[in-house]
Amino acid sequence: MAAAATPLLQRPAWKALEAHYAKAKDTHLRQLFADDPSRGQRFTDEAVGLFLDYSKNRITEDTLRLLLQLAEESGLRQRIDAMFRGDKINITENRAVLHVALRAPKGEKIVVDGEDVVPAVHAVLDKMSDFSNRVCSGSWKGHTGKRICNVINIGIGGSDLGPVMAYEALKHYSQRDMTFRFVSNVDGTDFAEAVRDLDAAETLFIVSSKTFTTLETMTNAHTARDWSLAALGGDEKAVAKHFVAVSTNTEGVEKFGIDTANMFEFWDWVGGRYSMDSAIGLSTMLAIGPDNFRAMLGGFHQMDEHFRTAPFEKNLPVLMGLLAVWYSDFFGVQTVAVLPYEQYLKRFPAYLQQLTMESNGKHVTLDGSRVNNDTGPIYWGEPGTNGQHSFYQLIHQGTRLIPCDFIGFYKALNPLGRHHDMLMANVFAQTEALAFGKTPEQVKAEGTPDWLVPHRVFGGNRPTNTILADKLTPETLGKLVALYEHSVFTQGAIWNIDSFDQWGVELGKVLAQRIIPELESEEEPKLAHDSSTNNLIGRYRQNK
Ligand code: G6Q
Repeated sequence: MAAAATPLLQRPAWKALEAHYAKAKDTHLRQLFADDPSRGQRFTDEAVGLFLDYSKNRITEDTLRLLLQLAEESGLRQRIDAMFRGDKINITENRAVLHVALRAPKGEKIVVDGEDVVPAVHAVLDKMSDFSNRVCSGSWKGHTGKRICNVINIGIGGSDLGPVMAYEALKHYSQRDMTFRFVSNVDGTDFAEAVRDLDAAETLFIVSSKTFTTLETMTNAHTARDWSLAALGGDEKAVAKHFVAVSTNTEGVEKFGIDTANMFEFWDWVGGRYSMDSAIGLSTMLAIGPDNFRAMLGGFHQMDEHFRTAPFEKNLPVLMGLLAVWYSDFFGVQTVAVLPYEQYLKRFPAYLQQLTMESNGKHVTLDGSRVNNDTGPIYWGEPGTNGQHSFYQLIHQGTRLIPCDFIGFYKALNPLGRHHDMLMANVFAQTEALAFGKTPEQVKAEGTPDWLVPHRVFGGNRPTNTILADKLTPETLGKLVALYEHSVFTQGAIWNIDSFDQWGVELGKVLAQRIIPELESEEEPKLAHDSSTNNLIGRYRQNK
């Protein structure tokens, strides 16, 4: 596997960027735009129907040249090729990283361990399509002969966040006479609220779990089984009509009592947070139909091809990834806000939190040595314009630098009077205000009393990307998600980290398994934790 030979801080481009940063760090966007009136056209890129304006970033031609050089010196090209070739680039789990195979068209060839995986991908897609058609047409019936009107996906993390986000994002295209819900939390409230107004005879559960061992998912799946059987007269045969599974673990699925004919398979080369277009997307397909699902995959594939083939200076995910590195490692930026001006994308920032932070929240490089630079920033966000009436204050006038991605569409899915122009005016106004701010002179000229002037000054120089597309369709969603996936990949390649493992979520899981019996036991357990944990457990036991 191609790893960058030279440690990051010793690469010539990195050193050159350090010197460049020292000179350029205080340059104001006002100055950059004044010096170069064509900047707003030049620092833009358009590919596969997505337009990126990155001119309101604190960069010059030199910055860009050095960042692109850093990409070359970091072996990004070789890393991209290795991923698409099916090399085991997730080195700590010895796995290929092939979410790109999930959206490869029929006839493409991607080989893992001597086997072309593309035919198997399409076989599962066909099986999903057939199942979706049967459920949505009503030919798949529940145990009592009623048609299925409610679908509940049970899963967590990568087996939940993608399906939830995609369902919300594509609700406009969904079958409106069906109800879709998502249960993830082991907190019983999640399940109780999801089923409280539903008839079990009309409800189908999709148990989505790559491993089929995850505590939360298995607990919720067993509760769902009990709930269904209690309402359906206790006949075990009902399980086959009301439960299907999405998993890599056939044995676990069988043991749960789900007929493996109703199991939709995926593979260990699909990471959880990269799995929304595998069978984990079954709820998405049920909601929007197979054709729309395939259109979404088509969007992903277009962005994959762009990422794989476009020169870095014209490559959207590469440019976005390099900008993220520039801010994280040189400006010391801690967080990035993603602000979709599209209500249907309300869960997009939550989805990106897992994609970005589970991938690049790493403290060692591929060879296990401690990184000497910051890695993945914290991603967060809310749809516009709501955020403007809350946390934007800090972005505009706080002491921290928070680069933002604004996402907007030329066309509304629900055109209502002047709404869309007003919405988009806010996108352009916010990025303008963040970049250029308002000087004390401008504030004074408005007749503001002297004492109030500092409070009303906007420093500006706050960087933003603006991403525009025609309208939110399944295909566009695929492109957008793939854009961020590959931007994350780019960052990970520069940092030389494993963006595809997630060891950091293990310890808490193991400790919880140890504590569960201590909370449940009738007898007073012998506690051997630290004094705080012992005390908290004791207090809970006394008061529960
Ligand atoms: C994602 C992670 C994690 C995973 C969940 C659910 O990359 O691996 O979020 O998706 O822990 O795992 P299962 O699908 O195995 O239940």
